[in-house]
Amino acid sequence: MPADSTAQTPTATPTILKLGGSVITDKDSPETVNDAALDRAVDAIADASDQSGSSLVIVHGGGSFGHIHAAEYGVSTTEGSHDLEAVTTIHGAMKQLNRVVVDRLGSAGVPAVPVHPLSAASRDAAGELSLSATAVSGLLDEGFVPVLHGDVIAHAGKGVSVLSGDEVVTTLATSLGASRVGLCSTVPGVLDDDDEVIETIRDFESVTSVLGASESTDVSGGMAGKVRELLALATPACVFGPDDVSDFLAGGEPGTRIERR
Ligand code: IP8
Repeated sequence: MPADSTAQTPTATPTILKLGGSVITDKDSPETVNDAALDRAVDAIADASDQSGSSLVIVHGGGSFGHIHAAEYGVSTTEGSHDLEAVTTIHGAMKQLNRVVVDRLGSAGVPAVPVHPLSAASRDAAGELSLSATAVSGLLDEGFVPVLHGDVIAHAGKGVSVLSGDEVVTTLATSLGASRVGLCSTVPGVLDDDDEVIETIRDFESVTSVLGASESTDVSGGMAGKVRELLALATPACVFGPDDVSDFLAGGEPGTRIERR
């Protein structure tokens, strides 16, 4: 076989888009997809993937599929469990949501494939996360759109703990050298005390007073957790609402821009 027939085009630096669990599920009603919101996001992604040839990774959160069960079993990003039922229930619910997202994307013509972090990630005793990007980058090279999600993963000495979708986003953004990072939330950006969108955030201290706790069950830290994760990135990130998915995928910077100093 001639050498160049196996040559691969190196992965273009991908865009990473997270669909918040509160956006695509009814977060206060157990295991319920918000069909209208998911369909809108899927349409925006399908339109964008028709127009741009650039590679895309999608990550989604847990919403009423992950957080409610994680809270039931007392599992969070720091608290673990050795209970097999906790693993199968939380991971099972997240796989179920992932399947809905992947199937909808597939039906809209997006070559979406599932990637489950439980099989590719772990935390050490210090809580340090290791997430292999091998499958994701291989799938990107072959023209697929990997769809990952928040999950439970092995945590040294603690059984399993929660891996948030935000951690998946930031870890992959670094390991894949993502060119763009966007988080679609229920609100149009990070809001200040007057509910106005904060245009840019460069450090955590300046916004701690306005980053309240999430109103629904959220075992991974709500908006404060997101901002903290995104400030750790080399790539600037945007937090925006469901109306702005198309704008973000078209190259815009809607909502709040988060970039470290
Ligand atoms: O909604 C959490 O992911 P997130 C996933 O991105 C689970 O925080 C299993 C609760």
